[in-house]
Amino acid sequence: MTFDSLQDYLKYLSKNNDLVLINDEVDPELELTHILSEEERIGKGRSLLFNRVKGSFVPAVGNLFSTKEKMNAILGDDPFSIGQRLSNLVRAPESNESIISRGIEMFRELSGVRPKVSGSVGSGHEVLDRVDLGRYPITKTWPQDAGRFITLPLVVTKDPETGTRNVGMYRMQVYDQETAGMHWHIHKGGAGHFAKQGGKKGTMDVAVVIGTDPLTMFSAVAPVPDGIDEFSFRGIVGRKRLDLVKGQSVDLEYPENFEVVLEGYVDPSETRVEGPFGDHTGYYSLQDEFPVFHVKRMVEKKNRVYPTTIVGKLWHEDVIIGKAVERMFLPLVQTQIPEIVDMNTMEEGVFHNILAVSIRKRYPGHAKKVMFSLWGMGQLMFSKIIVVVDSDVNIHDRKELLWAMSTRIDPDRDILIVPGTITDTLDHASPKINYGSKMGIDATKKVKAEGYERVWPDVLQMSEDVDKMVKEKWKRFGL
Ligand SMILES: [Mn+2]
Repeated sequence: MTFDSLQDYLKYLSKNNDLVLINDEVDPELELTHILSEEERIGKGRSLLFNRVKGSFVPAVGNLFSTKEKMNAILGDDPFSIGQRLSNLVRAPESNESIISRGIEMFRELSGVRPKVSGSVGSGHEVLDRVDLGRYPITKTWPQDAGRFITLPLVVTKDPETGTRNVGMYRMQVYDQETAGMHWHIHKGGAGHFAKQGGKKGTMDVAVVIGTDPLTMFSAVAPVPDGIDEFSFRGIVGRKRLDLVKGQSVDLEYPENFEVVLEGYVDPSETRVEGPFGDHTGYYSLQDEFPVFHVKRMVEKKNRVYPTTIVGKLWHEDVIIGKAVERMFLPLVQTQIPEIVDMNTMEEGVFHNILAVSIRKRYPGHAKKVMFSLWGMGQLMFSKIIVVVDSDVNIHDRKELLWAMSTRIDPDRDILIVPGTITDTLDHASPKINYGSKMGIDATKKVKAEGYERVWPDVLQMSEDVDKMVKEKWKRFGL
């Protein structure tokens, strides 16, 4: 079961005592997101609905993804099981497998999940007479942020050559009533479409959808491979088709269950200074030139709610989202690199700075092979440091990981430094933007062919029968 709309999800939260209504007036500048942050840091991580935001008639809601329980409810299942289901879709049939039952299984997974255009913006929706971004409770989170930023927009574009749709989530700095920044990183789907439009005449249509059912919002963040429609991905994950409507003034379709839609365009010949913006890295991302989004039309649902999130150091809800992504995509990574046992995209490393994987090592140089595979795979290409350990190490236990790193590395032999692409504004340490270096740490046990001539010592481990016996006795001793 997945949710039909943001409002449907809010009803669910309310029933679970996980939605707190705040009727006191709050300021969308600094105050609102800091309240969300404190609820996450020292509270229970409940979702908060702000009914009276200073300067706006539209209520704001936040902490929508703030606990693992909520995330699982949004996904309709635990993310690893969903990942297994997804990887099963791309698996070749086995020799003893009934092709009919496999066919039925594929049919069940894929039928009725393609997004469908069911009409136009209509009943229950209202096209506003005038464009004014100032009517929304758009938040400013950190004191040195350049202004207010839309933080959960679904940015819908079409490839100007193939017509393939992309949906991505990129922050948008509000410049004035009608314009906002379009901060899509150079590697992302929207930026790819924009680059193609650059070679053509005219502007590119963009629809910015704010507030949909939470699974669609998640799908816009998920590292869905380029060329795959996020709305279709959402249908497969949620086992339910997403209904779309045709845009009013743009040649694009967007989810029928929206709260607010901004229809407009970007012009390839125009950029503007964007930022600074307090980012996931724990630093302010620096100012840079980015495309400008012009709003032509605004459409709203009746009783719309504006969703927001706090971006900052990684103990906020982005960790919950990031970990769900990690679990969901692990089985897919394993279809390509089956020797990977587990993967930890560590939040301390802002998810892309430190990646730990455990492998079943079979041959000399195996850890290096895995590093290069990961640096060539989707958004894992951004991994600045990759640590590879043997499968006896629990990589989710920081102590164990550091123990393995410190006891299995000879730095001269096991550290690899290579050049590569990095995430533009999210890496301020590299001397240049978008280009820098990567480090691979091979913390697996070494074999002779890797230049190790000594005897690799055994790891301490109690024998199973003694361990079992002592555990029983220990209980009997009343310890
Ligand atoms: Mn995409």
